Amino acid sequence: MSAPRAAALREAFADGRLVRTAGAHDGLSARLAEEAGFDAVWASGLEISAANGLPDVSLLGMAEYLAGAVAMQRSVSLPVIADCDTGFGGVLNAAYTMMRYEEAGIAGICIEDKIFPKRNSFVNAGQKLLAADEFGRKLQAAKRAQLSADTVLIARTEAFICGLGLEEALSRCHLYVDAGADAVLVHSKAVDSTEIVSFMREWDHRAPVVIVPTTYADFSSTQAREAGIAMVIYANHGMRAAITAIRDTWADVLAKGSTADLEPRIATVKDIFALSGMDQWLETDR
Ligand code: SPV
Ligand code: MG
Repeated sequence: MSAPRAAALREAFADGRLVRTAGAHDGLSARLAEEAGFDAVWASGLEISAANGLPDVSLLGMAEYLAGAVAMQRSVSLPVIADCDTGFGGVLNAAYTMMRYEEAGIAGICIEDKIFPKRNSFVNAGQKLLAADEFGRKLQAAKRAQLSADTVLIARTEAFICGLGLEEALSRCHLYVDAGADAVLVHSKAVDSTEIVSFMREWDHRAPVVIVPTTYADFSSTQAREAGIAMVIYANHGMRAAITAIRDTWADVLAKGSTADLEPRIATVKDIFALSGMDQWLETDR
């Protein structure tokens, strides 16, 4: 089942089309991304953790992240790219992650070169990078476990996140492509795009490059295209927007003592029905 969506992702990479990807944590948030016109959905570890009331520090297990990705997969027809953290453990876990996500029809999985348990990249302390050759073994194991030629394995380097420079980021990404990665995600928490742009200059299009422009928010999709980037992931903006909207809403209800003022400003119950496929399900029961 994974092949058509994974093939679409590979086709976009081959054609040099920028894949604009929205972070999500469940079926509804994935559906809103599809409705908005995004090209793919990122099953975000940060969002899935936060949606469970937990920080993104490897507390949930693979089965829980997988269930989140499957809910998104069922809700949209876009390719889902799953944030699989470190591959949830060592070399064997990376292989098992590929098996389970691919079996569920997920188009792409992304694993990162940090030591399990990991912390979210924006936590300032305790970022620990795995030796590059050890991470290469995880990628090789995941590749060996892969059944469909179309499934996309993205290798993510946290070299910049851990304060290492361009040379380390480049040499790691070359090693990861040699180990079988189909694309690389180069993460940066810099306030501007300098690290990413300098990486792109030296990388020479060896494999598609994925970025997560959270801290360097003014880096536009046009600039990403010009730099030769293959995929941009807006990893957490949907959830952040929802948090702000829900906070404002509840404050308003308590302040005003009724929901009357809110009604014109919030989605209707009919909208919830539409987004959750009420009519189609009732049709099934006809
Ligand atoms: C996520 O969305 O969980 C990511 C991106 O991995 S980041 O939060 O920037 O690490
Ligand atoms: Mg993550």
